[in-house]
Amino acid sequence: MGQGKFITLEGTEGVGKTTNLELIRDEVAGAGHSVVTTREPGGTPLAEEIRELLLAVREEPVSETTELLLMFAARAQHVATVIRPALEAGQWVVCDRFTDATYAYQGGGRGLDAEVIHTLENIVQCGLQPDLTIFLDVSVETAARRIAERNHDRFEREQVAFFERVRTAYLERAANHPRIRVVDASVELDQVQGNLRELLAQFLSESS
Ligand code: T5A
Repeated sequence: MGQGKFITLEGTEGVGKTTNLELIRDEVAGAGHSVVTTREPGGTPLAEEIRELLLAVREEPVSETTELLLMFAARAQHVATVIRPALEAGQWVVCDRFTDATYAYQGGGRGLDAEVIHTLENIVQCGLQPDLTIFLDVSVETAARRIAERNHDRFEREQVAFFERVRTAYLERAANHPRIRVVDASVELDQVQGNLRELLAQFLSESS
């Protein structure tokens, strides 16, 4: 059995990743592949505990480096125990966020050095990269309106300027990495999902 494919879903807060993850899973499964859906930070019991630490609103300021290392600690566990074994068993993995989020949030948002992120990426992933990344793009104002009603976690409490830097970092990465496909997610959900189906049909036919 061949290696499975690795698809990641990215975007700023509230762009519709969770809403669209199911559709991506169904399209891939419909093409006859066994699919694992997962998320970051998280995806294993230990990594989900690290997620809780990362998202909790707390009085103690969290240093940027602590945040970065916790992201990669969760990712190391997730890659070793879920993502790599699934891919090696021929399953497809669809993951809500992965390392592009680290470049966007900890790099673009927090201003950490991309070289440091790159070093940790090499240690944790040993060359593993997504085969396809879908970046759902929505203006920061529109995305904020979509999640205005919910209780905000530590990241969601950041200022608009932070999310503008995150979005810019994502778009810059997309311009430099052909595996990252930008999908306009500001339009009606039906239209977003039609565009996602088209993109996935093309990827599935290229992968067969
Ligand atoms: N993080 C993560 C880092 O800083 N570094 C890293 O390396 C990683 C991996 C948690 C946080 O961790 C940070 C980034 C995050 O702040 P998360 O749980 O993925 O990551 O966080 P969120 O982006 O906050 O995930 P959400 O579930 O909140 O947002 P989604 O999934 O993008 O949005 P979703 O699907 O819940 O949709 C939001 C609302 O919009 C509606 C939906 O119905 C829902 O109500 N909606 C639409 N409305 C109108 N038109 C459309 N087209 C719509 N699509 C969805």
